[in-house]
Amino acid sequence: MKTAGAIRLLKGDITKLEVDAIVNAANSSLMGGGGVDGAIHRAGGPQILEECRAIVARQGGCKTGEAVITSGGRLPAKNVIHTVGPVWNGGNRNEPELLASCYLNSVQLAFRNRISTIAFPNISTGIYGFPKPEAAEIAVTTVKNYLEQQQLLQQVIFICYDDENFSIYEKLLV
Ligand code: AR6
Repeated sequence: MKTAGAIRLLKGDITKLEVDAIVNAANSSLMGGGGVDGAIHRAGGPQILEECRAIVARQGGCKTGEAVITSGGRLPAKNVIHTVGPVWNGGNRNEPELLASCYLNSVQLAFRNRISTIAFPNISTGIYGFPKPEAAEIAVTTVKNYLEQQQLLQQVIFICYDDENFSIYEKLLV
């Protein structure tokens, strides 16, 4: 565990965290999937999917780079912010900008919901294939810039599930 101002680095399972909001690396259908998305829906129970269905009925899913919020269902976290990372396609299809939007829209949505502690997984670096070092750099830069501009968000946790991401973040956050 490391601290860098309001940023904290953890290794493990995001579904275990008792924070105001955990972020889900979802897909635009918001109907669940594998990876961290599957883990969050399994641990949080049917309430989260029900709220996702209501969002889909209202706005037709969630575009890449955008974010929506539901309750945390049975999770220890109070809320889940679902964001849709870009699929890595070689890097010339706005993937870096879209990934930065995921982090920025998530912290802005947290701010609007008076959330003070939030935890992020390593969005897009699993099934969506975004290179891990570049993704980590974007995540840390975007969140650090945002934290400098506001006072409400007290703690941002980056939680890494795999060793590779954890050592990349460790180096970035020293
Ligand atoms: N806690 C924290 N991080 C986790 C956990 C967990 N329980 N499980 C996996 N990770 P991925 P993506 C890490 O594939 O690349 C889904 O099917 C994992 O090690 O979950 O954005 C969605 O529905 C990796 O570093 O998300 C979408 O279709 C990171 O979470 C698609 O996958 C992200 O990996 C999204 O792909």
